[in-house]
Amino acid sequence: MSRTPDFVKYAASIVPSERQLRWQETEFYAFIHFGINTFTNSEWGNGNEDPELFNPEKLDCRQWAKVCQLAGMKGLILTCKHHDGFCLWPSAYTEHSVRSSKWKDGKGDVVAECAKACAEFGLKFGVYLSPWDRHEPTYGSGEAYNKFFKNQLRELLTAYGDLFCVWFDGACGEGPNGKVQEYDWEGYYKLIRELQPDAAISISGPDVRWCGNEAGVCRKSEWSVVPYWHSNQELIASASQKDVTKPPRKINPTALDLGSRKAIKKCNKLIWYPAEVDVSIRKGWFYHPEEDYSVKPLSKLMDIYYNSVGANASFLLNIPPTPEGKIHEKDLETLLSMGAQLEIDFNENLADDSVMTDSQHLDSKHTGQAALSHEPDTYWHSGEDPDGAELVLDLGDEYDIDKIVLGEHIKTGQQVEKFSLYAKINGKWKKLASETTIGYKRICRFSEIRVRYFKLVIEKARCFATIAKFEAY
Ligand code: FUL
Repeated sequence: MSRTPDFVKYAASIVPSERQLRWQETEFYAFIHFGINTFTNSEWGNGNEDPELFNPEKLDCRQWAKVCQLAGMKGLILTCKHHDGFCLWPSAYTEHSVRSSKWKDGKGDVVAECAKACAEFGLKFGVYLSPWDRHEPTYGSGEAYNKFFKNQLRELLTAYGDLFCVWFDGACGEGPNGKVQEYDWEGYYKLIRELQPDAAISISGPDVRWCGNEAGVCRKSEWSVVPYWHSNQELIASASQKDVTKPPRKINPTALDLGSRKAIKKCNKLIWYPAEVDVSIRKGWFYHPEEDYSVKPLSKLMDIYYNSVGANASFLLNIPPTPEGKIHEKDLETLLSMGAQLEIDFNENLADDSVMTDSQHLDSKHTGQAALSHEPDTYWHSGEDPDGAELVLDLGDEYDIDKIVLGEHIKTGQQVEKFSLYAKINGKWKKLASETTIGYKRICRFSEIRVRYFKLVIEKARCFATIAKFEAY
């Protein structure tokens, strides 16, 4: 029996907040980049755009929400204000908004229409509000701008129902007068906690970590327990996009390992900070007609899905509506086929009504069988000395299978560091996968096999191991 080092015990004791758990369950959700840039065919506006230009004559937020729902998404985050400062809602604190536009004679509110459509189609709703504001004259002045920003934030936090997420990016450039603003992050967070306590504050925030690139890849071992300094604002800002033409495409190689024993050993403060993969369905974040024929194909999106949702991260997929105010048919086609593909891929969990035995368990409530339950708090628990613990799944008959979905009971922490998955073929155990982390979800994919028995071996875990999800497709 090896003694678990104290720093490993500490890491194993870090658990998610209730709001982080709810966020994690959202798994796959949409980013909608829509605003004045949609009408100027640009990615970053400079703040001098004429609000009159904003006129989405056929705006159809119901179409957005419906398409997202059919694509298999569970939420939607709208860019209520991007770096150009133009507000998609009639903010009382600036004239630079839909109120000064042609659209609906200045009487429209895109945020309201979008929130309503999300509610209708069962999607959670979230807001993106850029702290960097290239229009607002008080930007760069310190307190005055922070007050202005909090006022706008308050409008969004109070008028549009429950929010599942407030998304802040790390971009912090110069304002209209050449000054850079010092953001009152703590003040912004306090306001969000007060008015929307269930909303996760993402990226430049304490609840959700940016995976580190905009290319749709996360780490092979994505830990949700990482050193505290990864939530440091300056660090996030320095890794963020600095120039409109140069989005951060790759994970910084020095940041490939955030959570292994080696990475956390010397750190005296750890936090639960799970990863989100954000990527656009097109090259740009906003709509550009010249990109109509370079919408990412289904195969690419499915790969990103499996490498994010299937690797302990969430998947935030950006879809940019056209100046008409609708999702373009090219994006629509891919999104609908993605929804259909996900339905096919996860059509029937063949592990339902099966038998799961274990080599060890904590007590009679936490046996292998409990891993098959759909109750979130019914799970297998190895008890002490988890290394080498095994679970064997008997499907009762042979089935054609090419995916096993695993999940830890993350409410009790992220524990598994290394595992292998086997299938019994002609009486012998054949290794199908060997990975490190599981976390909230790990999807193991392999070539289809006809099989009745699977075996999961926990090769290494921190203080104990849990499995709350074990599905076969
Ligand atoms: C970045 C922004 O600069 C991009 O325009 C986009 O909104 C992306 C999601 O975040 O920081």
